[in-house]
Amino acid sequence: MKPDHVSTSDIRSAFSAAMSAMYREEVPAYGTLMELVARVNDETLVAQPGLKERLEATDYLDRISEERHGAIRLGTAAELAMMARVFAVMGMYPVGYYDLSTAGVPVHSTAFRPIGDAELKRNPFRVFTSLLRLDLVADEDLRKAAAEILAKRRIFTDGAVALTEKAEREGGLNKGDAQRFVGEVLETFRWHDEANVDAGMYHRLHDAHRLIADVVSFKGPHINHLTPRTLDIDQVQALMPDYDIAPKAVVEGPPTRSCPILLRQTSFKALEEPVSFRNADGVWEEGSHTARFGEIEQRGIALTPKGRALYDKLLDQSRKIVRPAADGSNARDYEAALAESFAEFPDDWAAIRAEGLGYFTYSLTAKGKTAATGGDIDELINQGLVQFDPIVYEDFLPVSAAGIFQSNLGDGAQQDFVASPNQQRFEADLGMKVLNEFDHYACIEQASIDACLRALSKQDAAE
Ligand code: OOG
Ligand code: NI
Repeated sequence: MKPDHVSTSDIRSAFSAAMSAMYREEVPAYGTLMELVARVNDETLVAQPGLKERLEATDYLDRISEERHGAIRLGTAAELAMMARVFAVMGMYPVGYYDLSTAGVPVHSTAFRPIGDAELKRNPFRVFTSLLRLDLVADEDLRKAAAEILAKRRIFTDGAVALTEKAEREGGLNKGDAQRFVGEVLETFRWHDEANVDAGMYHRLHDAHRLIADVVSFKGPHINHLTPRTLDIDQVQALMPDYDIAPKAVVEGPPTRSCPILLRQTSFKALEEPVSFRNADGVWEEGSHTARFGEIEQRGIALTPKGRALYDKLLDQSRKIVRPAADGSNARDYEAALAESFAEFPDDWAAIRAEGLGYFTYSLTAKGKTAATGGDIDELINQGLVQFDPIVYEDFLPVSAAGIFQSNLGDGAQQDFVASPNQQRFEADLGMKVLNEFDHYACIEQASIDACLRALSKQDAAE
């Protein structure tokens, strides 16, 4: 990094803001949802001063109003590999592997996001990034045709490629280049209403799977949703109809709890949008396509592998009792089954910590700041010298993601593929390994423990 370089976090923040402005213009309902979320977040902070105080103390409060994730679906390995290089310029790296084939969606995915504590607090912008799996398409002719169409398109502008290469060569970008980079990369995410294919091909792709048509038929991987973060998803879900937005039937993820865990998400249905297809005779034919939707999420504590295993078990258990129907007819039963199943998951921070189910950051209490001592972290907590706060979950959940995909693909889109996770293939296409989410939470937790112990021993030496 040279002295005139801007930080990757600054580029990421600028990009996230530019993307939000663009999507707000393209999909006005997203703007409405942002207003609703801002209102509910303000009201929640007023109603829960304790929550506000802890969010402020842990530097989590400022990022919330700017916090969002988006999603794109790519068509080829080359697109994915280049996307990884573009995101790296913004300090975003692939974390986790999500296999959606089990849920009848022919993609596998990762999430690009910042990984360090300081970077996350500055701006945690993430992009859920899927790669189409043509290997799951049974019709060989169609598979070939789709691959040929995809091979021809260029989803990055020349400027985006040149500036990415420059950033790689020089270890960063200066202010002017960073601004140009944001503008150029935004083009990749833009909506194009003129399809790449004729109407006949669009319908063949669509009949194979709606998602295949969405990926193959257009010039680029338009951003398909942007998701603001709320502090009370039940309240947003309840108020959505007042704002003329129809939410999906059930909230994905864990049930309502006093100590939120992982991630809860809900969305509104994809819009039917006018598009045109260029037919063989060069004439444009009007049609429509549904892809873009809105989503909101509430984030809770990141769970350890032990906590995550418990979560997976309890979710599975409740879905064996009631599987949520897309039309919402059994939403109440599903919520009841979920709540009953999750009664087994402790709902207070001390118990979650004591049982090793979640990750926390540790800091000195007011009393701890004047103390001089050493010892183990549990003892220091018992003595009232050290306090702990939940670390926010920054990743995604495969069952929830499948529910979100399904809700905006339409109810008729349910399809069976043979489950075939292929992380190795994904990583080969990506050009690197995906990072393990647990390692990064553990690292942030350990650094906070070390900082407490170091501070206490310094105070010790100062006496
Ligand atoms: C991605 C759906 C998954 C989430 O938040 O879990 C997702 C997509 O529809 O492309 O965004
Ligand atoms: Ni999403």
